[in-house]
Amino acid sequence: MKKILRVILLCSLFATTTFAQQQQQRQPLPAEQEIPLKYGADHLGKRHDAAMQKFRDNRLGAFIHWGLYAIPGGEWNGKVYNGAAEWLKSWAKVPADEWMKLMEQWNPEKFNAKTWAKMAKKMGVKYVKITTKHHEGFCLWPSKYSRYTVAQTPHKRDVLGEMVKAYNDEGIDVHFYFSVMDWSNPDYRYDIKSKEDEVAFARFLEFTDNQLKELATRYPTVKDFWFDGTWDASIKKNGWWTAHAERMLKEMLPGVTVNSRLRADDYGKRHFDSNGHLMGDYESGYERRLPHPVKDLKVTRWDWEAVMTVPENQWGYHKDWSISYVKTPLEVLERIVHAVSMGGNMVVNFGPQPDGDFRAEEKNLAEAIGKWMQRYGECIYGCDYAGWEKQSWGYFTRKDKQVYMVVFNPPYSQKLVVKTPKGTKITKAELPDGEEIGVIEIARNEYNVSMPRKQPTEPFVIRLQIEDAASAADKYRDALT
Ligand code: FHN
Repeated sequence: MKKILRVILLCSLFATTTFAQQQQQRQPLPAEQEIPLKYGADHLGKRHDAAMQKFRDNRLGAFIHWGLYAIPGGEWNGKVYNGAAEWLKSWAKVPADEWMKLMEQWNPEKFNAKTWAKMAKKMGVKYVKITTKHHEGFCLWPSKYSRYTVAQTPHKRDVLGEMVKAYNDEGIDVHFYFSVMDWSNPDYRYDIKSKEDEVAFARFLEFTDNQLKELATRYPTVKDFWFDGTWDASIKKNGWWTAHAERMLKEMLPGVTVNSRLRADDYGKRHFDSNGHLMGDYESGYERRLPHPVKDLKVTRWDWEAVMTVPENQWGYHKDWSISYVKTPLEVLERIVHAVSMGGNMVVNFGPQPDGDFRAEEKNLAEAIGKWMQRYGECIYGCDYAGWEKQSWGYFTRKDKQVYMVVFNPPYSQKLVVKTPKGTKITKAELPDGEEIGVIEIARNEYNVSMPRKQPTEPFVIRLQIEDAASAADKYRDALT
């Protein structure tokens, strides 16, 4: 019994230490304790150039996971696998050459990049992240460095090029998802344990460099590289390469942004270097979750982006969505608003069908989000963390002298409580269409904002005009306690 207790105690001690260490990792070390790093963060703090500002202002993005995995859609040899459809090769233990035979069936007859771009535009997304190559290794562009590309399929077309053009024509930025881990390449290694591994992996990194240069050259309007499949020991042992890849892309494409997930430092530390500084331009560890507002969110210290699925964990097309919970458009919308209220971007995933069309649920979702964004998008685009005390009716976002209340849970009292930071006054409250809303100051830095006259039937937005009231006379008196 005593032994069991000791084990439990040791385990919990270990868990606390790990958590404490993790927290510490997010806190930069005091300057005098920093250790010299060759491959640590290449800049400290947020980037403030125009390209980064655009990334930040966009706020709402869509993810496209499209590859050979869309063809089996989660089913192999009659068995449906519940895991993520884009990992089916791994779940069903399909050898690479057999998997790549799916290329013979790649013929998405309904694919029309212009229709996709119009759908994204209508949804109100400002950027689209496209899987140029997922873990399986199939390239959506005719890469001259691989045998496994769209060019070697019956369809033949450079679907990536068509998408880049169509999205850009609609004024939508394109970001490239790129998986470094590549199951189709015999030189890929999960770890480096021998000279032979070292040599093979060096070849692999050269191949990866070539593909990255090829993407940057063929599609120079790309605004961001979002790396994935970078968690293996082989990559952690080659932190120099991750720093090199980031630099190489930034030299080729001035302004381009790169996610933190690519990076490992001299000691194999990922995302945040051994001195606690974010590597890359924004934190990209928030997958199917949002950052914790207190623990993770020194938010305003760095940029971040979260990515989300609509079912529980399906990125690529899976033919059966009944195997997990599917979020409603309202739930998706709330996550978008929540992310922006904490100073981040949100990317909603779509997994197109093998025929090049989208499933009905995704079309409906895009439409519902789009309708809301059309009416209330001003509380999303270009907005940031407001720094006001969170209230249970919803979220605050902010742009200059305007603070937006995004109301998801109106209270029975019909009074929306707002507490302003010291020295900030609300001068006006209105709906996006200009209809004025009652607002009464009920205590120092505390207001009651009325509900709109017409009872809303969806989450709604109230725009507050604010003023720094530092110079205004203060009618309140502090309690003598
Ligand atoms: O393994 C992938 C997964 O299939 C998907 O692409 C997501 C998207 O963020 N990233 C990886 C898991 O972290």
